Amino acid sequence: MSLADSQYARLDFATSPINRALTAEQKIGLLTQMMRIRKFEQASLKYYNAGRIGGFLHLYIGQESVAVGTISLCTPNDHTITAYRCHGHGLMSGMNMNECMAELFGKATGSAKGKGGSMHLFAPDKNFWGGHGIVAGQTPLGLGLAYGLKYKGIPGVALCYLGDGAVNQGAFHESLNLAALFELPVIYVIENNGYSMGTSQKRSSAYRGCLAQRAEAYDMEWDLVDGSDIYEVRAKTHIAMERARTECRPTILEISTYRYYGHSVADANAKKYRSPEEIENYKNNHDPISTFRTRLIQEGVITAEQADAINKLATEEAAAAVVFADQSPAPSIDDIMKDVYWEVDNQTEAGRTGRHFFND
Ligand SMILES: Cc1ncc(C[n+]2csc(CCOP(=O)(O)OP(=O)(O)O)c2C)c(N)n1
Ligand SMILES: [Mg+2]
Repeated sequence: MSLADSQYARLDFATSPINRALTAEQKIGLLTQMMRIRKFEQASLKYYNAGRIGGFLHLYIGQESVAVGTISLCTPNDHTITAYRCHGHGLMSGMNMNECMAELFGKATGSAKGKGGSMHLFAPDKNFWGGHGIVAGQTPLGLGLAYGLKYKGIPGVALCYLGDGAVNQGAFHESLNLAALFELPVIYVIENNGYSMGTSQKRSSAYRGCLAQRAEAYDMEWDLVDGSDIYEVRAKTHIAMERARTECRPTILEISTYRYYGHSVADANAKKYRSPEEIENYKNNHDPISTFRTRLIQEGVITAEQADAINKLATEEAAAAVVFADQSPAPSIDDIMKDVYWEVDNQTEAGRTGRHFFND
């Protein structure tokens, strides 16, 4: 936070061109999306603890402004891909709560027919390419999305999200090298929530200044963003997206943010590596939803009562998604081998003989 705070404390990003252009309705839309994500996450936490959701559950609570701020700038030519903390990106990309919650419940009506679970929300029809469990595994894939855009001459951008713990993976550095060398329209968004599992950023990464500054080694542009201010997230992401669109050049954005819960809900060490005071400080002083809610009330865009009504609607939408997921059928045993390989489902020779990748 320190660099971002000191550099930009006095700037008001509400006046940047991309935010100045926002209508009152669009601003309320941003608040609504953040509230929807939080309510979805709170409902999934409740039903995970009740034993209705299996596997891992990595909550996005505290980080909502990142997915909402960045994806709010996307056009139909732009694509997104992220790691396992993917519910916010999926919902903001246009997935509905029912298909997402059903996926968490492992039901046949889920977005991946109940076979992917929490870490693998996926909606290619909405340009959202997942949901990936291998730390930094999405970074070369994000590069591939950008390569595809450039190859086809489409003026789009690939937004590839990763955590502060993923920046030390080799695949990420190979991706950065190619992004700069081939001049690809990719933006790597580091969602720096301060921790990778129970390890703090300072204990896991060698860096000068900040993590994004490593971009300089690859002759890439970079910027630091205060994630508690959605206006700032949008303003700086917009600059990076324009650079990608018009100059076909990559960027690393490091967005400071925070997660209020453990690494996953089943994090046995959740209370051991940081103090309750640290968490309370973020909740009270940097929460992206309450910050923006207050801001919109000050701007006269919304009243407290209207904001509360939106929050209530989001709560109801999440509750309805739980009912939908709960009442949905489980996948059948017959479905277990389906959707694993396209070749098998389509009864190709490769699928029939089990030779998916090799000819002999
Ligand atoms: C290659 C690999 N190594 C280790 C893990 C286990 N693991 C899962 S999440 C995680 C921490 C990643 O932290 P960060 O990138 O900061 O993302 P965050 O969870 O904070 O969103 C680790 C080590 C993994 N999934 N993949
Ligand atoms: Mg992290």
